[in-house]
Amino acid sequence: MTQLFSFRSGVLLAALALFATGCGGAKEQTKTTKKAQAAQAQPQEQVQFEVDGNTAIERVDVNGDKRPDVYKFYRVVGESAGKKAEDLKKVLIRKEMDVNFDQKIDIVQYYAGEAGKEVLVREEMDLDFDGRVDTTRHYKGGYISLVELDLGFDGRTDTWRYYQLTKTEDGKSVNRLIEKRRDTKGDGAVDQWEYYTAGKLTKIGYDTTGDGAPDRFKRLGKKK
Ligand SMILES: [Ca+2]
Ligand SMILES: [Ca+2]
Ligand SMILES: [Ca+2]
Repeated sequence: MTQLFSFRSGVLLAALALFATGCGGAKEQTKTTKKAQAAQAQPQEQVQFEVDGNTAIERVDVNGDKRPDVYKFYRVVGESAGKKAEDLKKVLIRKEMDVNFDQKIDIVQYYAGEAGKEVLVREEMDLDFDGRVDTTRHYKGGYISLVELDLGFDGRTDTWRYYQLTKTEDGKSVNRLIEKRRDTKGDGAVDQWEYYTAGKLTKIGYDTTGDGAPDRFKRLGKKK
C-alpha cells in the first residue's frame, strides 16, 4: 500500500513541478526574463478578475491554454464601487488548483485571517486525480498540525499524522511528527499508535482488544 501511495503521490508531485514552472512563484524569480520576453510574445500567464457584490474571483491560466487552472476566491472588504478589481481590498478565502490541467480541481486550500494577513488553515489534495480527496492537511500558525491520509485510496482516512512545533537542543524551531495513528484493518477505527520523540519512533501501541485504545506496547531504540 505504501508503494502504491508513493507512486500515486508521485503523480501529483510531478504535476506540481510542471505546474510551478508556469505559476506565481516561478514568475517572481524570472521577472526580468519575462519582461524581456513580453516584448516578443504574450506572457503565458493570464489573470482574470470578476467581482460580484462582496465576492471576487481571480482566475489564472497558468499554462496558457486559455482555460483557468487556478481559482482564488475573495471576500471584498469596504467600498468596491468605482474601483478597479486589482485595487479592491479583499480577503483570500479559498484557492483551488488544477495542477495537471485536466479541468478538474486537485488541490483546495482554505485560508483565514484579515486582508494581507491570510494564513493557510487547511489543504485538501487529490493525489491520484480521480476526483476524490486523499489527504487533508491541517495548519496551525502556518505549520502543519495534522495530516489525514487515505493510503488505501478507498475514500476512508486510514492514517493520521500529528505534528507539534517545538525547539531543538540548540533552540531552533522545528515542526516535528509526534504521533501517527493508523487503521491497519480498514474498518475505520484506529488500532495502531506510533509515538515519536525528537522525530524518532520510540514506541508503538496496539489495540488488541478492539476497544479503540492501545493495550500492548512495543518500545524501540536502546535504553541507557
Ligand atoms: Ca490553463
Ligand atoms: Ca486536475
Ligand atoms: Ca484521489
